[in-house]
Amino acid sequence: MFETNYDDCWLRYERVDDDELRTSYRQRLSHAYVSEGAPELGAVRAELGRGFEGLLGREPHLWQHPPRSIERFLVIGHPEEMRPISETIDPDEIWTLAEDGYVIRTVEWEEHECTVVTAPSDRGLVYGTFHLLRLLALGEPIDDLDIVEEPANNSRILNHWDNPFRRSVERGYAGQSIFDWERLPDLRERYVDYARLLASLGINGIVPNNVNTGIPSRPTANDAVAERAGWQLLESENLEKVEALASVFRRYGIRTYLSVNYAAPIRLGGLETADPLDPEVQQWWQDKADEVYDVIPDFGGFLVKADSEGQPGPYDYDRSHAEGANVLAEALEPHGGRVWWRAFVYSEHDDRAVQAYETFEPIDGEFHENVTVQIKNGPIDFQQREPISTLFGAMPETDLGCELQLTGEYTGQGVHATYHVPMWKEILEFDTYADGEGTPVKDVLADREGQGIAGVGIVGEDPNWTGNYLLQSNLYGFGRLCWDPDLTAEEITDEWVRQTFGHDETVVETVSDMLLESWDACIDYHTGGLGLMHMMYNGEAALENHYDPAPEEWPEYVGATGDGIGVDRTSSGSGYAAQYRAPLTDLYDDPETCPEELLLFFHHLPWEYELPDGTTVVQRLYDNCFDGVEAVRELRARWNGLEGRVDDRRYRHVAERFDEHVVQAERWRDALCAYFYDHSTVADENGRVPR
Ligand code: GCV
Repeated sequence: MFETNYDDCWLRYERVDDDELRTSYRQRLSHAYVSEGAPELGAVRAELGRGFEGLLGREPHLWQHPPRSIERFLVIGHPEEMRPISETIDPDEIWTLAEDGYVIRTVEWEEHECTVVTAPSDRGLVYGTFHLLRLLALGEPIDDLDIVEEPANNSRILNHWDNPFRRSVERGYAGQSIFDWERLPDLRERYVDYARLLASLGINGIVPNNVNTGIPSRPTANDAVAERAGWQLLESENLEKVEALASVFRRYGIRTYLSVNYAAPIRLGGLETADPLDPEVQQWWQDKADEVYDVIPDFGGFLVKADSEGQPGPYDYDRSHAEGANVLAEALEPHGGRVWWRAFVYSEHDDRAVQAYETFEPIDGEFHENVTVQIKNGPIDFQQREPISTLFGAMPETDLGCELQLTGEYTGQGVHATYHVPMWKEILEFDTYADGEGTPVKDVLADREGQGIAGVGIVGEDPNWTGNYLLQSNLYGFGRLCWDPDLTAEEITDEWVRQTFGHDETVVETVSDMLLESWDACIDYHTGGLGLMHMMYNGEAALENHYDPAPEEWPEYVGATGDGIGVDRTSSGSGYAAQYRAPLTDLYDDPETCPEELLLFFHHLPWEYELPDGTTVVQRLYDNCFDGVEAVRELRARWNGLEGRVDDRRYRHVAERFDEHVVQAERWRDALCAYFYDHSTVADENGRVPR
């Protein structure tokens, strides 16, 4: 099977060049006693072979029993199977870990010193193995290990917005979809490598098809919309294809889910209705679930976008979202499946920000226990910066999932090197006050089994997977944060850069700083940095680019008038601020206490309203737009300074991206500043904005 040469991302496994470390690694790991049996153990052995070959220059010698003649060796398996584990580690310690957890420990067994990787599940052994390989790639000592890991979030899922059969990707900027449904069940090497990348981060679920599963009821002439054919995957003849894909991911501990169309009973089943209270509809979903599990026994469940942007849903039958979700949940329940039901709804409301809460908060507690309500991080739509959705603090009786976007729909697409990890940290650390002070989003999510984090995928057929080599960091950072939201952005970044570009300290420091500063720059040139958003070009057709600036297209989002700018979302305005728990409502309601970076999201203020340092609103908008462009120029200069330190292929690719990034940042700055000037007629103090 022919595959183009594509990048290894952070699994490069470059030779350890420190002699002392390499010697120690070889002494301890060259001989490996690895359990056999489960498919996941095959993945473990294959990864050890690949990893050690690269890192240490030789594959491990694999044993089927403890190698008595060898002083130090590696042991991977479950406690009950292997004496070097059961005789050195209390099995209760392992069996009481979370299912995906693992232990890596240096132990003395008889006259041997063993490096043990053990776990309660086969999946945990996969994660533990990748962790050990990461230690080597990072150059960490392994002489005295005692690592106990459990994921904070039970579900760590990637949502692909890939359109089956057509291979387009909605909001994808890295080429065609990697999933070739025409040829499935034939498999591609690339599926295996993608599964390896995900498993190395602890991702345990994948939805390979777009949440837009069908052409909306009011179709447009846009080709990309006409390509949404994901509803077809539930057809009986396609389930074999889904199972083929699932079989690859299963070896790496990843369960496969599908996005389904709410009108499937009509489209696929020939029924006249998809009304969730209709017994025939209920029976149809049950039969379909039985059929799916016959073919894919570990199937994860359904992801649903309902009553949103033209997709069908329970509102078509005057039913609530809970009634809508529960019929699917009941069908999946006997098989251990789960419904991920998106809260991304908006329609006629004057202020879209208030709608998800108004729809879902009143039905808290009405969802079946195997339903997770999946909430985008902010109330609008993956903007450069948004306040955190009010729903995270409002549904204590419902399993909640947080939806983050890895792909850069509004953050420069595959071109701008905008690193999302600092934004995600802000989201996960945000205190919802759901259970009094000190209830950050990360704790709300980690609280219950049916919860977790879902990310909108970023990869495509491009050799570099993500459209820009530097954007691989968003996939890496997403996975690491899902596993452990307490990691700092700095820790994650350092890990990624070292594994991706090696240990040259100049490269590590430069690339890390660039990534960590990129989000602030992105906010400044795309928004002016005071909480404005949604100022992109859209156009007539539904899937226009969202890349170029067009603030004039969105008066209701920007609120620019002759006397001021911003949208009044206070308790006396659209009421969005009132959806938060105390004391957040008061904080946002008052422009004096509202954080400056969200000021114009919550308030409509005079152009010359004075900020605490005496600068006016309009002047700050101008300044931030100009600062944003300067910051991007600075990022480009720093990258250019790495010529010769980073291999030529990656160096040139990223350098070209930065050239376009600068041009695009200038375009945004100029369009926004002209717009601010046209509405305010207030001149820039520094004379940079044409009058
Ligand atoms: C998958 C935004 C995007 C759409 C996306 C939608 C969603 O509106 O522009 O492309 O559709 O969000 O999250 O459902």
